[in-house]
Amino acid sequence: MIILYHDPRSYSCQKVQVYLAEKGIKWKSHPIDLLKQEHILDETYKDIHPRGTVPALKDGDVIIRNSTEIMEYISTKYLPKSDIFFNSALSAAVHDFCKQDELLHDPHIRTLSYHNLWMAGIRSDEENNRLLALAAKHPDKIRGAFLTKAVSGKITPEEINSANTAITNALAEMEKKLAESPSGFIFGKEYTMADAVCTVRLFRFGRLNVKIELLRDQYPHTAVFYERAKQRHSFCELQI
Ligand SMILES: N[C@@H](CCC(=O)N[C@@H](CS)C(=O)NCC(=O)O)C(=O)O
Repeated sequence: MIILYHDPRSYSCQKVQVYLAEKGIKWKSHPIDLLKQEHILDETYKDIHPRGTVPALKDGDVIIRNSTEIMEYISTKYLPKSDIFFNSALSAAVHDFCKQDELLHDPHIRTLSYHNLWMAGIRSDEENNRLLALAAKHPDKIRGAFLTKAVSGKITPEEINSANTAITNALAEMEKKLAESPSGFIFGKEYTMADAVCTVRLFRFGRLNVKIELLRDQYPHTAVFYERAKQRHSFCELQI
């Protein structure tokens, strides 16, 4: 059975989890607790993902890393009847959208998530020092530097402004696409990886205090999309 290395709180993992649930693919969970820094401390995870991020998927001898590639692997291997196989323009549009979402996540969603959620609580000096020591050990130096910055409270107002602007632009783009889509899905006639991405995106925006429910007048199609997404079993099952 497929094994997913994941932290259920992680944005990139949630996209994959929603997609797997939506498509009814069975999988086994291998939890990696990011707040306990297991992605850095767990020696066995280094073989699965040398850069020390989640998600990663293991299917027999095959290991796939990165949310978009994982969802594409699942589509190719397990969903051969999907529309995306018969329509290369659709498949390219879905792929580009998911890749763009990775760029929205890193740096913007990640900046706001660390600032508003993960690093917002008061920590003892001991805990701060522990986190800084782990950041120095991060296999991905850029990520280690980001963690150091977040732990030290050095995310700048400019970075926060630019993240908020990116979120506003993403909402405007989603609204435009959904307004043009008669199916109610973001692309084409059936649920694709891009719908999983939009669902998780809107969920995280809500946690970052950009609640689409309160922005209904500005983004009516997006608000309806999210209302429907929340009622789907993929969202309810995961309780994200
Ligand atoms: N582009 C990657 C991003 C993966 C990623 O940033 N994962 C985060 C959780 S959402 C992570 O592992 N963070 C740990 C760290 O940066 O130390 C993807 O889409 O899978």
